[in-house]
Amino acid sequence: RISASTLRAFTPTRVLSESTSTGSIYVLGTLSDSPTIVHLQKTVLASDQVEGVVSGLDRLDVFLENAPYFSAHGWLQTPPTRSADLAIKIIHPATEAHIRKYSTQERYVVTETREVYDTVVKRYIGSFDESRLAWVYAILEGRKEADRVLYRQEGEDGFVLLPDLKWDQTSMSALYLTVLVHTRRISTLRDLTRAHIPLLQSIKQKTFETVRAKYDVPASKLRLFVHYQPSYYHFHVHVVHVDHEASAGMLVGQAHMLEDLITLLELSPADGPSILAQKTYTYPLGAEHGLYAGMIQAGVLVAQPEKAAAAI
Ligand code: M7G
Repeated sequence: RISASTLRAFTPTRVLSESTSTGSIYVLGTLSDSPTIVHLQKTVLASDQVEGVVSGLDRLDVFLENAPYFSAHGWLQTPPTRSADLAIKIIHPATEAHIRKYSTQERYVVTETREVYDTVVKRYIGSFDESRLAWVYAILEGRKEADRVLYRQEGEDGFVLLPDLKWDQTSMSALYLTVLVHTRRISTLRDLTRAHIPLLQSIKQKTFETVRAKYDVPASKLRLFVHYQPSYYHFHVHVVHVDHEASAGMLVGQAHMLEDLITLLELSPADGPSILAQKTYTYPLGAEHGLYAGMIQAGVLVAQPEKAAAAI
């Protein structure tokens, strides 16, 4: 169990990446002798906290004054309410793959044809052992996060809907849920066939019904999409509020609307590989990604010379 006192023993070693727009930071360090990643982000103010925040101001440093425009940093006497000040995510122990995933890195746009998939990507997907998906199986089997599950349907064509790791369930406009399917036969959207249309329709319907009942958010406010490439090769659907600020995972190339996938399956031939299996995909890939070397080897990407250190 991780508690405040265990976390106090975390020794930071370096910053992996940071976002100035969200004010969040990924820090690598050690905890109980294991590499550990801690993600820190100040929580967003809820609208009912505004009054308490403003009246609780202790000090104000105005650093820009150009009337009628002013910018300042503020310090609070005491936190306005007992709601959390920080949203903290921890990966402990962190693997080399985790550290690479959250490190700032050069990104390139790659074009993956069916042939590149067959020669490079399939081998990469097959190289993972099952432990990487342990968190998925633990949720599906009800061993972890069971009290967070919002909808569950058992069976080979069933799935589980629950809040994503990324969402702390406070702000509705940041709503982020995940649907994990029970079947282990779909690694990516390339494996989807016409036979999966009922599964995808059912995911859509049940997600809409559940989110409406639980959060009072209508279907017209939800974006349902699938990543290619995903980080985890077990089919899952991202469910995100339309007002959620776009993050890297929502960018064009990486995110594929569930509705589009259904349409492309409907247009696919009755037998033989689906359009999704045959189609070329173009997406951003970081130099630290496990597929990067394979893409260079296959000639999809040209190796970039090491960048000279920037002159000061
Ligand atoms: P992805 O498209 O494979 O990778 O999505 P991404 O992380 O590059 O987006 C996996 C999704 O599962 C992400 O939205 C993660 O935030 C979420 N996720 C990852 N883990 C390890 C967990 C977890 O342990 N619990 C829950 N509820 N969600 C997770």
